[in-house]
Amino acid sequence: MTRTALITGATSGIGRATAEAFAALGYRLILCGRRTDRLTELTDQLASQTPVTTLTFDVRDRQAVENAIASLPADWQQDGFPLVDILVNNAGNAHGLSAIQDGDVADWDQMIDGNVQGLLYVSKAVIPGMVARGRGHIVNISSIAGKQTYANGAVYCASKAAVEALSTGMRLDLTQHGIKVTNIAPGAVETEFSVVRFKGDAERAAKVYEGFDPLTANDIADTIVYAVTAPAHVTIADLTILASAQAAATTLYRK
Ligand code: NDP
Ligand code: 8X3
Repeated sequence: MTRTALITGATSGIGRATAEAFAALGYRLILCGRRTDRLTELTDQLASQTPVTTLTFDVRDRQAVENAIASLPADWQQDGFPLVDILVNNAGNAHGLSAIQDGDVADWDQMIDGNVQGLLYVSKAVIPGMVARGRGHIVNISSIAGKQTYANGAVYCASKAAVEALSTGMRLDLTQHGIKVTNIAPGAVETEFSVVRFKGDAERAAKVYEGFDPLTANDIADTIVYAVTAPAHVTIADLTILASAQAAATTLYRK
């Protein structure tokens, strides 16, 4: 049976690489993000491989999330629910890197509202259909930052620790309904992540990945594929993936 996957944050980095990997598997794709032009471009790239539909919304906007998912075309719905077999809760970012006493409250809002509330809003729109069908798979993208808090990153780390807790809680509540939950915790992946964290300062962002081979978005997409293609009786519950030069969140051996 062809599976349908909804991926948030599909316009860049890990989400985009996952969309490409899922297209190669023939999964039907619901691609989400705020940048419509990028969603259109990705659809043009993948549409010859698999059916693709897109939803433009900001995960922080609860009403927009609900409206967008409710607006899915009829062949992407079943019995009044969105037809989603695999939900990849990937949308998120860090905003700023500063000590808690110097933190910008607007940055904190972006991280808590996007990385935590947004994940919840999307999950709330998708999970009831999975429960009704008695099957599904949720992949939450947390981070090594959710397991190891580092200096100047308290709020980002807290948002990812929340994702970890939500993955565990979802698994406790949803296993009985035939729904698998996988938590993926990447280390340093070179995407637009640091450009966003440093508010467009590409030079500062590039320095984050200097002197070692960082993970690529494709490396993380590969682990997501591993989790969602595991046999029915296997749940990949929690995976941490680090760059080989990375011993811990902020312990990196640069050449
Ligand atoms: P990118 O910046 O390349 O991609 C982030 C994606 O999230 C974009 O597609 C963006 O889409 C989307 N997004 C961000 N905020 C919102 C929002 N408010 N509403 C809707 N979509 C949003 O970074 P990555 O690919 O690296 O990040 C993906 C996930 O991986 C994040 O959750 C991040 O925390 C996590 N992660 C990243 C690591 C890294 O080192 N790169 C390591 C560990 C975890 P758009 O702007 O179009 O809305
Ligand atoms: C992104 C990885 O270590 O920059 O979550 O927080 S890190």
